[in-house]
Amino acid sequence: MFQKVLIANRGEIAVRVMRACREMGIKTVAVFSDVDRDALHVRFADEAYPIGPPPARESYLIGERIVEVAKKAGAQAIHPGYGFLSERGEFADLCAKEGVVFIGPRGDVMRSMGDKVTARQTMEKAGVPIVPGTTERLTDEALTRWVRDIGPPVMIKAAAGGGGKGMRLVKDEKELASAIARARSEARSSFGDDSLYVEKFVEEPRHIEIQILADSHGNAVHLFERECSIQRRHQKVVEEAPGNHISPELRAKMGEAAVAAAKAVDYVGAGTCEFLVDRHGHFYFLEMNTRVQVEHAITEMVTGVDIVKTMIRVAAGEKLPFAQEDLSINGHSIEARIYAEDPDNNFVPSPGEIVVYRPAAGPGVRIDSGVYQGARVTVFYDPMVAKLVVWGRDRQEAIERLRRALREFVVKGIKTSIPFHQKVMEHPVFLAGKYDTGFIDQHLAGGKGDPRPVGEDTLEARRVGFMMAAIRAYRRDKARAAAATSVASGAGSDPWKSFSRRSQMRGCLR
Ligand code: MV4
Repeated sequence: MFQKVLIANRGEIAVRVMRACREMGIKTVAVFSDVDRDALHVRFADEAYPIGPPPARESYLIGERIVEVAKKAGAQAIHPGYGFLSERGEFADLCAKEGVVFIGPRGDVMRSMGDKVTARQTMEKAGVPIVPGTTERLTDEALTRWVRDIGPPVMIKAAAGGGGKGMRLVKDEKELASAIARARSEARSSFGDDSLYVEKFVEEPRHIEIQILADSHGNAVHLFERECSIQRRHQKVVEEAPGNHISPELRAKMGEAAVAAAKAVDYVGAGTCEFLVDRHGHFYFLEMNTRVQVEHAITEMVTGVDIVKTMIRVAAGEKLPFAQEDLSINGHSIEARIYAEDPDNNFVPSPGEIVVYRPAAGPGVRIDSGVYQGARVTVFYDPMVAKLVVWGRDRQEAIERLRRALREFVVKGIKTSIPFHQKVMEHPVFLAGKYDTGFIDQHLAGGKGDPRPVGEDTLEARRVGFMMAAIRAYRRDKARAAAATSVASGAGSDPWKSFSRRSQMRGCLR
């Protein structure tokens, strides 16, 4: 087993991985950007090293620098968490080349799933049902012909896309030419790859995903499903395990499909197969996420399996410690993602200092968070401040606990999505478990929740504007501080050196 692991991430997932390491007797190494010097994940780690300025591409996304820190610190492995470098095949390749274990699948496996056209071909061969459509990159002419033959509604999707980026719904043949042109130019500018494919549009789908775990000895199991249909602009808001109205037969079939998917690509580690499930209970493979996911905790709550520890074990070459028949679902779990956003004002980001932070606790409550009272939420990173995860003997008890925990949870200084979650937990459609991916738009947009609809582009421009202003302010402050220090000490600073003294305090949380 590894003696020391570097966590190439920040926030709650970095803390979550460090907890797993500590239970396993593994020393932890944090990396941090200049705005994260006092972040919780830095305090949690045994050692911590600075890696650059706050914009992720100047710190958390610089794979070479992170591998260099790992080698310098003597870490044998790197856990990437989610986001950042977690699904970049080139980073996994770099780790392999430098003799550091990447805790996750091989780079080529990630790339084969990252390209949706390749993934659809692989799944089709493995006998996993895919959404009806094409499994080739198509020219404009071929796309047009295909849509004419099959007929709308269809989804035009970017091969390099995923998570809702670079897709276009075509409801009428008249919209087709412009949809193709826009999808192509968006894909080119976002991914540098304008390959497109087309799928039949699945109406009123539910998003059901299967968690899998696989070792390097050819064993793979699934940990049943999560239902993630409550999303807003492709951002998950509430997830539950098990899913609603999933029969034991459907569960078994989807689980077998996900395991077949994992085996088809020689998968090692934790992964998730996303499926769309239609009104009739037909399921279709959408994409595979080759990382640990935000919502992994609800699966841990109902299966009793520690997914992060298992990832580390299989990365070290150990066999899975359980077989499929050892696994079962116990009770029900729900996650509410608490974001630093204002639900009464179009969910605009609400950065700032967390002046009061009093997380919920008590029976059946688990909170995974990367903040503490007095910490700052910046615009540089994901605005999620905490995952409120509950467990109950059944769905009803889980809902009652989540309602109770939402009332207990106090966050002051920033706006949060807590009031929005309270509305979800009272909504009759949610309570009946009869919702699909249209739930928020159909039932919780409008009224006070969405005073006047603002376009996606406007919101993105606003977010980028916030970020640019923050970068300018940060650079200005830094220039001033540098001028002051050079006057005071007359010396250049070595960040490695200046940090080593403080690192003796690491891991004690004081
Ligand atoms: C679809 C679809 C309907 N039909 N594909 C959105 C995210 C990306 N992973 C795929 N997505 C969708 N693909 C076909 N052929 C509907 C969606 C979709 C969606 C999927 C899962 C969860 C929420 C969603 C919200 C809107 C659209």
